[in-house]
Parts: sequence; C-alpha cells; structure tokens
Amino acid sequence: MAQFQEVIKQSSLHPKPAGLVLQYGTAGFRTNANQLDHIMFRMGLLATLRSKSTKATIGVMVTASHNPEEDNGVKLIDPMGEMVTPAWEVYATQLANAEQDDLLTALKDIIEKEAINMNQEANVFVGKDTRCSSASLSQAVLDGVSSLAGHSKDYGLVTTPQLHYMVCCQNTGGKYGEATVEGYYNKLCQAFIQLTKNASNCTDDQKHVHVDGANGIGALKVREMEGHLKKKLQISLFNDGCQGKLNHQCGADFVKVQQKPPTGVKINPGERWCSFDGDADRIVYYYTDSEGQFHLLDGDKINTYYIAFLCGYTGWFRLEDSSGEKGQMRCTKTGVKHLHHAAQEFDIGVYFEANGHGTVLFSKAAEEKIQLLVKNPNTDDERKRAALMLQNTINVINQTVGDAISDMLLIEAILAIKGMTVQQWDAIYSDLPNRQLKVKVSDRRVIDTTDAERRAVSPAGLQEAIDSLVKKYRQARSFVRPSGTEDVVRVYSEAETQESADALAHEVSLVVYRLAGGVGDEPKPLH
Ligand code: G16
Repeated sequence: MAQFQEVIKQSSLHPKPAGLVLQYGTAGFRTNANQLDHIMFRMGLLATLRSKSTKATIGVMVTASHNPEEDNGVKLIDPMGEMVTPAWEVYATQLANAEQDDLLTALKDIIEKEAINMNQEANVFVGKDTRCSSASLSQAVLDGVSSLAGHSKDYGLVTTPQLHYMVCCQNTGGKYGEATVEGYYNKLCQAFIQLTKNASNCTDDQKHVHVDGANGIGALKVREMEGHLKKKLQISLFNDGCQGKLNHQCGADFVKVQQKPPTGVKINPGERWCSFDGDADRIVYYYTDSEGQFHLLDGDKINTYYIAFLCGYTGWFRLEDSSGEKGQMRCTKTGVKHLHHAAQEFDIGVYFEANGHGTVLFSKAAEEKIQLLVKNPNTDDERKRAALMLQNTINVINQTVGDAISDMLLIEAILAIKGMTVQQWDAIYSDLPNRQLKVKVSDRRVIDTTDAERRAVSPAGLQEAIDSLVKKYRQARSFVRPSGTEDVVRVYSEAETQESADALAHEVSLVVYRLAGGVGDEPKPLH
C-alpha cells in the first residue's frame, strides 16, 4: 500500500539487528543505547497509531532514567499524561521484535485489531534527556512519526514529568496548564509562592535547599526554573552535568541504594539536601547530624509527610470514601503505573515508591468541591484558608506522574508552612535498618512473584528458604523480585539492626544465586 511506502523506506535506515529480542519493561524499553535505533523508530510508528486510535496527542520520552549513561530507553505517554495502557505495551513488544521483513505485517496487525482509521490525524510530542545517544535516538522517533504522516512537536531537552505534563495540557485544551516549559514553571512556581506567602515561621536558613541534579536533565531544568521562584527559595545546585557523568556516584538511586551522600559533596550538619534521578521523576531527601551520621528521607517518608499535611486540611471537606473511612492503604507491585491506577480510585490518592517516585492525585469531584469552597462568598474564613491551601497544593503538584521538581517544591512549601526542619520531619517515625542488593542471574524471569511482589512463587523452594532466613532475625522481612529496568534480581531486607539487615540481604542473595541461576561470582558478605 502506498501509505506504507515511506515506512518501508525509512525503516531500512533504522534496521533491526536480526534475532534481537527486547521486552517492554516496567517503564518502557531500556538497554544499551547501541541496540535501540530500530526500537525508537518503531515507537514513533506506534505512538502515531496510538494517537490516531485515541484521537489525542501521545508522548514519547527518550531516556533511561536512573540507568547508566551508556544505556537509553523510551517511555510512551498516554493522553492524560499517564503511562501507556498495558494492552499497547504488548503491541510495543510485538512491533519492537518483528524482524525487518515482518514489520509491515506487525504494523497492520495492530491497525486491524484496534480498527484504526489511518486517515485520522496524529500528533506526537517528543522529548529527550541529556544522554549523548538521546539526540539521534529521538530523531529516529521523529522519523517513525513522519513516515506514517503524523505531526510531531520536538520539545528537545525536557524532564520526563515535563513531557507528561505537556501531553496532558494539550489534551485537556489548556485546562491543566499551558503546554510549554515556561507554562510549567509559571504554574508550579506561582502556586509555590502563594502557598508559602504566609509562612511566617520560616527563617532564611529554612528557605535554602541543596540539590544533586545527578548530572542530568533535572539540573538544567532547575537552573531554568530558579528565576520564576522570585528568591522565595534558594537553591544550591550540585552535579549539574558540567563535569560529572550522569547518575555516576550521584542521583536519587545511588543515594537511596547506597544510603550515603553523592560522592564528592560536603554536607554540613543541618543542611537540607535532595537528589533527583537521571530524568527527574524521582527525589529523595537527606541530611547529616552533628555526629556526621547520614539520614535518608525516602519515598516512604515523603508519602507520610504529604498525607499528614493533606489530612490537616481535608478534614473540612468530608472526603472520606463511601464506607465512611478516612484513609485506606493499598499495596501494588513495583512500577508507578500500577500505583497511579490504584491512586485514581480515591478522592485524594497519595502514592510513592520508596525510591522516591510518586505524586498526589485529586479526583475531579474533590477538585470541584475545593474550587467551590474557594469561590463561595459564604465560606467562613477558616474553611476558605484550608480550601485555598489545597487549591495551591493542587497547582504545585504534577498529577500526571512523579516529578522531582514539583515534589521538591511541595516538600519545601510544607516545611516552610509548618516551620519545620528536615530533622523534625525525619523524627515523625523511624525506619528499620534496611539493605537493597542485586543479584545477576541468567534469566530474571525465572523469578515469579505474587501478593504485590511480596512473595516468590518460583523457582520452587525460594520463598520457603527466605521465610526460614527471616525467622533468624528480629523484626525482619525480606523480598525478592525481578527488576523491570535492568537484567538483575532485586533483594530487599530489613531488621532490627543494620548488621542483621545486611546479613539477611546477603543470605537471601545467596539463595537467589543458587536457586535462580546466578551468574558470575557468588555474592559476598557486606562486612
Ligand atoms: C522505573 C519505574 C518505577 C520503578 C522502577 C523500578 O523507574 O518508572 O516506577 O520503581 O522503574 O525499576 P527496577 O524494577 O529496576 O527496580 P525509572 O525512574 O527508572 O523510570
């Protein structure tokens, strides 16, 4: 067919290495950048089909997030700014793995299954992170879009959450905001300034935060945003990409997993620090105390802090669910896409992964109720103040996905409003000592889990072995799961002391190594 001639021509410039098979993981395709050119071209094709099918703008972000600089990857964004729906993840894998001669058949298969009208217009927004490989890979996405006669807008260097935001703004006709980077800064920063304007308890010292930008796109974007904050927040930026390597010995993943500050920075007691990851969709906070002890405030601490803050204002609105309960907890498997959907079921859904990826969702009904209270002249002063506080909170938050910049602004605003130090926030509860390790195995898919990845169902004997190891330690738990972004199995353990948590993590790693086909040397003890 004539309409596919351009696809045939262009795809020969982005050929698939024969036999290469890649899976759409937790957050898209991710592997060494050298293997991704054909994937990018094909994701450009798929995004164009998705756009025709939904009659809406679709996003394609070129990034491998927290992975090393040599890797790259792609995340597909659906019309409301959420991750692409699971049925299309399956299409993504099929299209990515079709051999060169079978590409058109795979494409037509999707068109047929989804009954796509090929005369429908298509619009795709494309963004990329700062990796060297991102420029040519995002060009491959654009080639894919144009070969199916789709329209594209290239946002160039943006954070992943910024691209999610643009897609949502575009598809809501501007109701969510203006689909420009400038519009994003204006919306978030104005809301931050409003939120903090009556924060009289806040000292100048408290308006100062230190940011580790992971040598990535987040650093560039914090620099761009600073002016919009009108000196209401002072930001000292480290790992801004001028010298260091992306995610290397720095960034949210390094700080969370290693439980130490980024290498090469000096943290004075009392200073408040945060780290972004490589595409700025995760954030963790930390500080050191007067004894030089490092303290981490991860996604769990941010989650509980948000909930405590919101509960202080939502009491006015009776936003309990139909069973009359005020709050409910839900656990899902790893991946913000799972958390996001669970959170959508609530009036206010707060979700975070411990790695610092999370946000807050407000239902339409909740937002309308809040707006009505703000506008209603009969609302008494106390209620109006609470409603305004919530309205500004909504505007600081990027509801489409976890966003390090937006989360940082909200956390800073809450600290200012409450006149709290990071130490006081940390003191709300104590984490049990814990440890995360990874084990290389020949095929991570041999590990299968259930109960939101808290129990392993295969290989046989693994869960029983974990259970008996856990019994050896006080207050202990341990979980294993295949990574969705790297070729490894992740091991988590916690216990009453750090020594116990470390010993348990090591013993569980050994079991994984032996039962799940470990490769390379056996895991060594941590001490
Ligand atoms: C992606 C997902 C996160 C998830 C992480 C897990 O993060 O977006 O929700 O927590 O993968 O990775 P793994 O399974 O390897 O631990 P990101 O920030 O890398 O896109």
